[in-house]
Amino acid sequence: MTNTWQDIKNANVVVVMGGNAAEAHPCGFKWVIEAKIENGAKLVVVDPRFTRTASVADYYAPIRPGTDIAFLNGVIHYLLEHDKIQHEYVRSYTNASLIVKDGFDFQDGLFTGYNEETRTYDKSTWDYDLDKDGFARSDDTWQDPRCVINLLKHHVSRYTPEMVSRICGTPQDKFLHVCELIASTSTPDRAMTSLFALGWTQHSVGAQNIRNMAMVQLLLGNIGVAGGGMNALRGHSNIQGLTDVGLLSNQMPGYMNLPTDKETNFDIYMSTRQFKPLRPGQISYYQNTRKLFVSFMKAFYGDAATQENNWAFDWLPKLDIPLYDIIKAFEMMNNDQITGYICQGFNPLQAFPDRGKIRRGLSKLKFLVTMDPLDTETSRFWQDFGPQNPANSAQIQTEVFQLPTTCFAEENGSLVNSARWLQWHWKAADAPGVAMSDIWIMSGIFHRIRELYRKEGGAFPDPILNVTWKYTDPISPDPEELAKEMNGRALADLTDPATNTVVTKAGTLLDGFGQLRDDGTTSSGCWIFSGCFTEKGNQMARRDATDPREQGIAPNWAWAWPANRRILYNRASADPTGKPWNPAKPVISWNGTKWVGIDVPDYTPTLAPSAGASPFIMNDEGLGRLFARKLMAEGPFPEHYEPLESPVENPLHPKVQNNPAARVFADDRAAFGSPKNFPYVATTYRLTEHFHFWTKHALINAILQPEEFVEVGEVLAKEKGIVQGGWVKVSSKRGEVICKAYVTKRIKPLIVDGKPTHVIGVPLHWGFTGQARKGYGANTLTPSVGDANTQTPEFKAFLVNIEKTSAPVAA
Ligand SMILES: Nc1nc2c(c(=O)[nH]1)N[C@H]1C(S)=C(S)[C@@H](COP(=O)(O)OP(=O)(O)OC[C@H]3O[C@@H](n4cnc5c(=O)[nH]c(N)nc54)[C@H](O)[C@@H]3O)O[C@H]1N2
Ligand SMILES: Nc1nc2c(c(=O)[nH]1)N[C@H]1C(S)=C(S)[C@@H](COP(=O)(O)OP(=O)(O)OC[C@H]3O[C@@H](n4cnc5c(=O)[nH]c(N)nc54)[C@H](O)[C@@H]3O)O[C@H]1N2
Ligand SMILES: [Mo]
Repeated sequence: MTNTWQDIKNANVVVVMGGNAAEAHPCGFKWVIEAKIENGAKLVVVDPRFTRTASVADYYAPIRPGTDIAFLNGVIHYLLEHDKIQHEYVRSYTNASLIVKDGFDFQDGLFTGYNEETRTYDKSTWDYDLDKDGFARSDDTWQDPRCVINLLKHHVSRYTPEMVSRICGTPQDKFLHVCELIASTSTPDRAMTSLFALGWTQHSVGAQNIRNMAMVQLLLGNIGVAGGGMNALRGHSNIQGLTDVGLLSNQMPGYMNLPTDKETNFDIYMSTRQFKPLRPGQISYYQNTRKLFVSFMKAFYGDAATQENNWAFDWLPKLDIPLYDIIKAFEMMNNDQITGYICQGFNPLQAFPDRGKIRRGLSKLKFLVTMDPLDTETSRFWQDFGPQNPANSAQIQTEVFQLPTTCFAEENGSLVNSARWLQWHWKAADAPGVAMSDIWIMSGIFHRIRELYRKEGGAFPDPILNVTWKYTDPISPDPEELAKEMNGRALADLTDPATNTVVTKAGTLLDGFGQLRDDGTTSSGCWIFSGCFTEKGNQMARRDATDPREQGIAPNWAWAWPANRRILYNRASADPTGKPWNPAKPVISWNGTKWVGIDVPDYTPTLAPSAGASPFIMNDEGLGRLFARKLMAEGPFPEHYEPLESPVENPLHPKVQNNPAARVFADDRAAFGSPKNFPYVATTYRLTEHFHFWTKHALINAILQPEEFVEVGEVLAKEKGIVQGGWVKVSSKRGEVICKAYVTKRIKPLIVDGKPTHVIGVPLHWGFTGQARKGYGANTLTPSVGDANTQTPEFKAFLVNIEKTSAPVAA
């Protein structure tokens, strides 16, 4: 989230599109109700199904799964046509005026630079026209046809209300009413918040869905302000923490990227990361990258990371491909390229697409280790559970080790919530049986591997042998000690270069990442967490709810990264002179000498507005990006591409049907179905009564939602003779699920490209372990396709068929 849960109450319009917050985030959803009651906010829901969120909305519009870009580009078209943008914000704070390089173009569904063989783009033309000093040229009068705003206008001109309706199936009047509600927040005194989750991310165009709404929010002046922002409602209680500490194959803590195999030395690695400002007088925060990186390496390798060995740069793994995501890992297993798998807190047999392919991959492993408090489907993948898991046990040689772990309630630690708050929690009970903490298990594996390297040498022992491990209890490091390591400390006396006096003594815990240095005198295991555990104590354990302006900012409740800032980009909540756009809900303002307000400024605290630096200091141009320079895999503007399995030809450019850069492996193409055999669109989702695949182990949840079902609209049910509670067979090119039908008014057919299109809803929670009745799970049906930027699977839009069937014998 750019903002916080509490801040939602400040919104005038709440758009829930790409998620179902009332069902999946029922506690946080109270702030939406607060916005409605206390602030007269209008709640707008755009979802293929009339959801629990829709049931309390002021306005609901249906949409075909996988078509949000057509909708949102249509919104941008509407805002520009009706002149409903916040002009001063757009001119001062976005890249609308910057001029794009000659050579950049978009033709018939492709941007300049596409290579069909590699399915990637050469992005060299996706850039600004730079002058001789390396600054981006601009035209504040917006006359130049190549300035971003004009290219954007041209790009979205195809997304007329007729075209939106033809692609999305949303009736034109409903689309236009949503546009009006959104446009009502283009004035400085009104804000809209965007709440989204997997309805947007789980698509082959997932990242562009989110960018598209971020562009809408920039045009409306809704980023950085109270009640505004892009608010990703995250999943597991600590999934925000997972990405923060870099648990993705291409990342290090604090969103630093691992080097690639082309970055053969430290200088090359640094040269592409310390972004030079693209406009005169601009601040570009990533010029500090060296300090963040060196401090991280000091936390990791301690005394072994020195100036002489480039802070141990050579010991970092170098990526030979963009990343080893999970879809890729299972592809490699299927191709005998991965033979061992450690599966910690993860149940891929239920959670990842094309379950048949997942099972085949696991069957090829030599060994599988699961670390989990529960007995999961993944650890039982080899066992024959009938049609729900038709494994041929005798043929499977994989050796499986189940290591039972504790869970969060059985240990101290911190969880990072969607609002980036690190909240400390305390152990509530001892773990049952022989369960051990994840830290104890991983620490044990580490010590044993290091011992093997010590004894036997091996190909490249240095990266393992040199890791620092100075914990009081090296067998089971204490969570507080680990938190302090993340926070960072001074490794030597730190002096102020101006006065040459010692300002921070060696050994002191740092107050924040502003103190980090690039000469090896500081350490921090995760720079964005620096400040969470200081000499004043554990900031994450704070529980003071005082909210000075009653505006949803309680600065002494827990601790938010970065720097305890609650609203990201909050410099943009004030106009170019430093006065709040909306004086009724100020966040920060310039008092003549410094930035003051209810939040920690997202800006240099004493830099006057007259200095002319723009608010978005994490971007090298300092501006919010309507045109994403070189960043995204499939283009600097979002474009509508059909899901890999879709019922229609792409009405905009049939020759480029799907996202040309999506993660698709050649051998999976044979597993894609066509609308001829699989005429219905399916989407998968959650129910409040279950949490993924664990709560089916708890009797009370299993009683609340005992068995697998699919949702079918009344019209289709009638057509197919399907009755309420009757048995159906849902099939895709990859497999079939036999379960009960829930016939509902909440899913209506949509007219897409002139034809009625039916959507089938598939809740995801069932499997073959636990207390609930046995089920197949939604991923028996889903295709192995990933988003072009994040590789998140396309769980939300694929093709199926449905037929009524008789009760299975064993049911
Ligand atoms: N009770 C409960 N709560 C949970 C979880 C749980 O398992 N149980 N899981 C947690 C996790 S890990 C996560 S990531 C979050 C997920 O939170 P959500 O994303 O809110 O959860 P989903 O149920 O996947 O909801 C997706 C919604 O998107 C809609 N949708 C599908 N396709 C499209 C589309 O193309 N466009 C649009 N606009 N909408 C679409 C679906 O109809 C559905 O209503 O929930 C978290 N909260
Ligand atoms: N079709 C379809 N598939 C989906 C989705 C969808 O919307 N549609 N959603 C996707 C999403 S967003 C997610 S997040 C995934 C979820 O997929 P998973 O994360 O694989 O699902 P969970 O059941 O949450 O599994 C987590 C496991 O962690 C264990 N666990 C809990 N606490 C601890 C602990 O402290 N330590 C250890 N070691 N283990 C612990 C639990 O017992 C559980 O078995 O599913 C994805 N799959
Ligand atoms: Mo999730």
